[in-house]
Amino acid sequence: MRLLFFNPIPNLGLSLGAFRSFYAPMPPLWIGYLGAIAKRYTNDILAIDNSIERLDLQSVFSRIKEYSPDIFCISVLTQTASFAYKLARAVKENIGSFVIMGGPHASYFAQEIISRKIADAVVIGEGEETFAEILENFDDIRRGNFRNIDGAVFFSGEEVKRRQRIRDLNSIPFPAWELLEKYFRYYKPPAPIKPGSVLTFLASRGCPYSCNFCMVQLGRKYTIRSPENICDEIEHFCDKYGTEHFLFCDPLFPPSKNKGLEILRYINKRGIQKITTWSIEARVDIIDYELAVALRESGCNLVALGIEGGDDLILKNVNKGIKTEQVIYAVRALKKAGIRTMGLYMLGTPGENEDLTIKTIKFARSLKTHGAKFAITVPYPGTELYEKYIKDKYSFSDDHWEFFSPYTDSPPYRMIWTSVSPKKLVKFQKMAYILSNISIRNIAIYLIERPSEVFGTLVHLLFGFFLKVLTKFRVSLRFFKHPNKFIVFKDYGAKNRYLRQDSI
Ligand code: B12
Ligand code: SF4
Repeated sequence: MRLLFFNPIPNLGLSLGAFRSFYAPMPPLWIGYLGAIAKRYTNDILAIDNSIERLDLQSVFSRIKEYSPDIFCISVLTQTASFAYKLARAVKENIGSFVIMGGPHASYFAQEIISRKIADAVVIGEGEETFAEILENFDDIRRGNFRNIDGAVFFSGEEVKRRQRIRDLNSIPFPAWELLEKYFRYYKPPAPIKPGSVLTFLASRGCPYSCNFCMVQLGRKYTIRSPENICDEIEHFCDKYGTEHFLFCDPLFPPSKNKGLEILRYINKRGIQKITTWSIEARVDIIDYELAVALRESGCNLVALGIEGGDDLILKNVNKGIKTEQVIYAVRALKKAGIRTMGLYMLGTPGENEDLTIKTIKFARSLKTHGAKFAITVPYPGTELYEKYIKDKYSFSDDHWEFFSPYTDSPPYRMIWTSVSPKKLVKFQKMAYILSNISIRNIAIYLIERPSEVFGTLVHLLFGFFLKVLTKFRVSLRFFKHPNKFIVFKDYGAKNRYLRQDSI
């Protein structure tokens, strides 16, 4: 049985523009986990990570054709749906592979994907057990003898029984990172983590909170690995690869102060802080000085905080369940304990007007974190925002999904939940990045630790500016008969505008 895993990425130009130099590709955990399951059934496995390869559709297709897998596995996020659908169809129809899809977007649209014959099977939610059952019964399934497999959709209109979440996370094998070794030198931790070899990590799954912009892909039920199992994996990969940083991708870790202290004391006792560093994304209401010190002493050197907004009304409207005073307290505690901080914010949240947007930017600036990211609110399928404002109101074509981006100024839907226009939000977003990230301390960190990325961004900005000036004088460019070279930026705008008119 020959199996291929393919990790797609969104259009980076659209997502990050001039800041794409700072894009930090990271080892995709889904390939690690499902690869470990697949290895029980076959050794003929190939993984292509397109966040590194950056191949276009035609080149990817040729690579896949060369390998001709029996099973083609692809993960689908909303922004990658258009690419993933086209590729899956081509592979299914022209190579004849059995196509399996999974991931957040595919889970939500499983029935539609199957009825449109884009894939042969869609795995909904947590993948390991369902995937194992498909591989176990693959010969039967291939012959068309489908059995009912909980958590997977095979037939159009079929009722799917959701699989119970995996109770014992310690029973899941460690990610099969050997499948992605060829990419290791390209993976890098995002700023402001010191560059070095990096692996992604998952200590827990699920999140019981109900923020209305968030879709918790693996479910609301919270499960967590034992501290022993967490340390075993870290030690294993430090031994094997000398990994310098583990990037925890948990939606909620630690789950509470007390549970956090218990785990951190164990990590510290095992001496993890002597062999590597790690970082987490946390809720502010869990952090206090005692926990911050315990984090620092067990090797954690960056905490990204889901702050979202700079006013209590915003936090209430997104159902975050925190207050700005808790944000201030958590940032202070972390900084005092010697941990770098990153603030994660949203602009254009429900009920937001320009005054509130400005308040968020001012608040972010006042916190003086080591980094700040600003996403324009996107109603991803599976979120409360999507159910309320998008579902049943729009009919999107596959290409529209690419524009479900936290960086676009013309999304294919109307952001009726906020009075700030998308174009204004993008301007605010740029301003927010500059105002909240630029300080003498941060510039020093970036210049010392990431000079090539700073240089790359400056070149992009200057080049972009240069192109803009040139496109303004298109008439004179035509005179020189080279206009096509200069329409790159215009192209995106035009496509986007078309999408809006088309869909409203
Ligand atoms: C780490 C992370 C990233 C990393 C790396 C992503 C990567 N390539 O792995 C970075 C920072 C690069 C990133 C970027 C983005 N991300 Co992100 N990211 C995450 C995060 C925090 C963890 C993902 C993860 O690894 N989880 C652990 C693994 C094991 O879970 P999993 O991927 O869901 O896979 C399991 C199942 O879904 C299933 N499965 C998944 N794929 C497949 C495929 C097959 C064939 C099968 C059988 C099963 C299967 O089995 C797996 C094991 O159980 C999630 C939030 C979260 N906590 O889940 C957001 C999340 C996935 N990201 C999100 C978004 C929006 C983005 C961006 C588009 C944002 C942007 N514009 O900049 C980009 C897109 C990048 C891309 N590659 O497409 C959204 C996706 C929403 C959506 N509907 O698409 C999420 C859910 C966050 C959120 N709550 O909104 N992200
Ligand atoms: S934003 Fe964070 S806390 Fe809120 S539901 Fe999502 S993962 Fe949970």
